[in-house]
Amino acid sequence: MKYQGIIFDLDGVICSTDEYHYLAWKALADRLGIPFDRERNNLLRGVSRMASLEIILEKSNKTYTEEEKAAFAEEKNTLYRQLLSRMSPADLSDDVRSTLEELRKTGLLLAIGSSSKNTPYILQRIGLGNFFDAVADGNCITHSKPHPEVFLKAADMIGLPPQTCLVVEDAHAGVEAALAGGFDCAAMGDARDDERATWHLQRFSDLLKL
Ligand code: B16
Ligand code: MG
Repeated sequence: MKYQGIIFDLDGVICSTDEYHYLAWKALADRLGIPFDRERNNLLRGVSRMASLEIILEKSNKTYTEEEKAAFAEEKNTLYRQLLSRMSPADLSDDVRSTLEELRKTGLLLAIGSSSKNTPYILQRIGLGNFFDAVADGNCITHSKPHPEVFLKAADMIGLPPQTCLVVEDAHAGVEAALAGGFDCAAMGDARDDERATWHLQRFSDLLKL
């Protein structure tokens, strides 16, 4: 592999918390009578919590105050964290677990670059709380993807320039963020066919073939 470090997105790459985001937003949207489905949910991948809420409210015929919006985001996050609390190391797929172990043996530096403020909790739930060399997440950035800040922060934390790191993403906003930061990008899941990506992964373990 020509890279010295890999920066992984979390939701949709390391674990399937994207489904829990959908269920929690869907419950809120249903309560507010706003149409929302899995296709629209794809627009929220990699996007911050408040920006996600704004996308959902685009389909509402009501306008809400900032206080109401903050309460909606809190309501969604409470439900989302209830779903996260059921996660355990068994929720890490064998494909991801064995690939991370193989990558660890190669001496590559491994980091997380996630928009999520729940990143530390998720990593702890799935047993990866101490695995990564650096974790950059929604708690340490002011601009969410597609801005490159979270990936630049992760690269800085592992002491590598962007040109030597690969970003792994499942969101179009994340692919855009990686390229804007000067990183190569391996796209998978929802973003797998994104033509801007450097690599296209069928599965996480395809990383070992690069
Ligand atoms: P939170 P990622 C992103 O994580 C999710 O893809 C996105 O759907 C979510 O809105 C965002 O985190 C913020 O999450 O509400 O937990 O702070 O894909 O960048 O790992
Ligand atoms: Mg993601």
